[in-house]
Amino acid sequence: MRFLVLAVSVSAVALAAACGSAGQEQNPAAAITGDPVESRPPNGTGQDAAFPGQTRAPGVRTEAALTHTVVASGLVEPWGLALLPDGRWLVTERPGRLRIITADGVTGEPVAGLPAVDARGQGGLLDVAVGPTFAQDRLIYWSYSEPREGGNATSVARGRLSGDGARVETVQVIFRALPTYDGTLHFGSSLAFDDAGHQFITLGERSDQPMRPQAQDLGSHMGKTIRINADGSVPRDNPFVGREGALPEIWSLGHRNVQGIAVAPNGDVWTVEHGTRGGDEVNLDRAGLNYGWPEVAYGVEYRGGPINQGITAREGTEQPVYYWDPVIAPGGMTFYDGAMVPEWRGNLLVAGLKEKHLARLVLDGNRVVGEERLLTDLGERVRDVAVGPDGAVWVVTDEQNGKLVRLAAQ
Ligand SMILES: [Ca+2]
Ligand SMILES: [Ca+2]
Repeated sequence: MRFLVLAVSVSAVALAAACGSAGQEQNPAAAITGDPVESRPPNGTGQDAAFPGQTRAPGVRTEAALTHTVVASGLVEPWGLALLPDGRWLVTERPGRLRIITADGVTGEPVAGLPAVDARGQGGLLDVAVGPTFAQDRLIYWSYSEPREGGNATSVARGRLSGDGARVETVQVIFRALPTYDGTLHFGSSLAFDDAGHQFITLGERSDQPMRPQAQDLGSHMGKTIRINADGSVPRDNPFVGREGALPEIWSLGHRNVQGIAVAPNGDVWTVEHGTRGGDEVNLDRAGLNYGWPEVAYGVEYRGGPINQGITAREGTEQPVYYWDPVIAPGGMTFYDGAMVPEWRGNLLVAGLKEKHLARLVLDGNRVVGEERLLTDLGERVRDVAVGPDGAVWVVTDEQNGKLVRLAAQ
């Protein structure tokens, strides 16, 4: 029944977007304004979108009156946000702490028992997810930059959250990205489960020039989306299982630094990645496909200059569904499926760090047909986003005095 409602909602928006309908109160598409939310010139001069709407989609405006509440503050660079079944939030702080925060802002002491993290640069305690069988086993999962002999890399661990929430027990590392590298950048990493219990892990390519080509190397986890079972074993139907020289955990390749993932109601996997200066991407992240980096990219190098002669398309590589130039620096992402703001159902919500907002993308199937910037009045780097039980949207902000914020209809 929910799928039917979702489909009707999305197609109504898409239809009205396509014909410029100006329907009134009952029609959410009335809020499409036409002008894109981005008006600055792009960095990737001379580059064209591969199809209409791949960037700078028409601006949209939420009809419902919205208000935000700072529920908790004083968090140090919170990174990951996940809802526990009892309505409390798991929040990571990048320096290495995991806390439980109640819906009215009571912030617990750090949960004990997590392994050490390498918190230099972009590293530390990163995403957190509640396991698919939490009701039976109380297992939670987290990603982190793991200090290792010779450097560090992204790992994922799981552990049983004690009944009082004070500690994690029986901690196991279920995935270790390889190779280990001595650096402080592009660890990824976001976590999501699909309905069948597969775990997806997004990774970066470690940024430095010598590491970049590994995004195309199936013998390395760098620059890949990973798919494993909840216990860390490899699903037999992964796309590269049995291929000589390929790591079997790989789901897709050619990514730069992916920090957001969301599984759609139909099971499709969507990821959002930090791109070049002018090349942040939303991808429909499919098994076995190549998303191009570092051979194909929108935008330019951060230090200036083209990337691989500035080519934006090549046979055998996938186009992003959407890209931002200039970039927003995307953090976490979620589909909205809540009851509170019906006009958002089926939309993607993407945390924006650099541009300090929450991006709302209206989808028509696999295309973006509208974009809005939410939470612009908060003025903070938005790191992760999730939907609460009542349909309010919750975010954490990446600041030294980071906040847990609730965005709701008035
Ligand atoms: Ca997350
Ligand atoms: Ca790409």
